[in-house]
Amino acid sequence: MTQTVADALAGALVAAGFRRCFGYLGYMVDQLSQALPRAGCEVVIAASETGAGYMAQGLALVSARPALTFCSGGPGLAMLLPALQVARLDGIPLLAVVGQTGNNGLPTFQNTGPAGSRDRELLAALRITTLHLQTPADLPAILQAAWDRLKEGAPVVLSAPCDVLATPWFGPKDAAQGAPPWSLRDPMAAGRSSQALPCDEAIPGTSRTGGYRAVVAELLDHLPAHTLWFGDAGQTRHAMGIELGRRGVPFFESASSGPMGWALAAAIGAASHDAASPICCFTGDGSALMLANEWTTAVKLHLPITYVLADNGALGQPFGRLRASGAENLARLPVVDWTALAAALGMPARRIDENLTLGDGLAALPPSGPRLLVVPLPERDPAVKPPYSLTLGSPIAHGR
Ligand SMILES: Cc1ncc(C[n+]2csc(CCOP(=O)(O)OP(=O)(O)O)c2C)c(N)n1
Repeated sequence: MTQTVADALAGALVAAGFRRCFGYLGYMVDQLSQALPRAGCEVVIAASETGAGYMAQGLALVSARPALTFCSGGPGLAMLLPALQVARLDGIPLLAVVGQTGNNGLPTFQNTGPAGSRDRELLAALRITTLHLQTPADLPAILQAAWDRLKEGAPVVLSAPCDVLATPWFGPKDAAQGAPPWSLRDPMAAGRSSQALPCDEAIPGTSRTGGYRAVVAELLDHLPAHTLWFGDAGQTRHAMGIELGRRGVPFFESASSGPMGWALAAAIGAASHDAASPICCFTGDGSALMLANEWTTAVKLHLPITYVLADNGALGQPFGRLRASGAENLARLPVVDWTALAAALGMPARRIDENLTLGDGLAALPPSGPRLLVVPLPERDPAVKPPYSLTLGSPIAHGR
């Protein structure tokens, strides 16, 4: 079979250590999505480009290595933008290969050039380093530039015209010359917080009636000591920051960007790194409404993730802020039967009503594979007080 530029790129990525990636399909990236598994890179197709990008970030954080995502340009890149923003702001080395309209101008549908979605202008405006593969001969130099930028903990987009990807490759067998052993600037620091937080009052006991923080305290009692913790946007990560921080237990969060649903998906990438490391992700119902579709990916990969969903029927902090003017109904969420939704997506779930403890709920769920505890909590928990943490590994902290 004739080697294509896509094969050379895939081979170079595998040679540089990218053995698993999270991506999404689309015409302009077809060549690469077929070449990656041929070259020995496991391809996980997520439920969306956003989810795939966050998953790659979770993997990058726990492996302390750059991670790979791919998608088609146009609407695919538009869906990846949240992940690129997180990567830039939180300092996560994410390599995104984005298929583009060919140099021959085809396809005209979803054109990514000046007549269409203007992908490269968009990325330039966002200050995301974008390396464009204008011709096959550019590949070795582009890869070298990508490694250099990734080593700095920054995201890189490799913009690849689909006709170039399909071109036969006549270059060197190993296009990844100069590929790392990676030595990242500050392994594990980006995205990982372990602050003792300025919220010193103890909560009354560790019963769940103590609110969000008590949930975290109770989870610590029941989950293995080597659990890796992920906190989502809102009161969940703030509660983790307080309760894990005061015990010196590090946890992962998107500290600078903080998009809702990030942790739900990042936990999936993290769990894929090491099946022996259990993950606990504490997420809100608003956050889960954004990315619950990615539970299908956790189920597909049978990953050891305990999701704990704070079911407060509200966007907690906006709810608290809007209450002063009587507009808090804007922040109420629709009633969702979360255990039924999880079951529909293939994930076992238990709701922890008054008569149950988190321990009872965990004992009733399978010990392996993803599972969900749904915990009713107050709309706005007064014992959770942000702002609470300094940002580790942020572009601001590192002067970038
Ligand atoms: C994509 C995105 N949109 C909006 C926000 C602003 N925001 C931060 S937390 C939050 C509410 C989160 O609600 P939920 O996930 O239900 O968590 P909880 O109510 O438990 O705090 C909002 C709207 C955000 N961080 N990310």
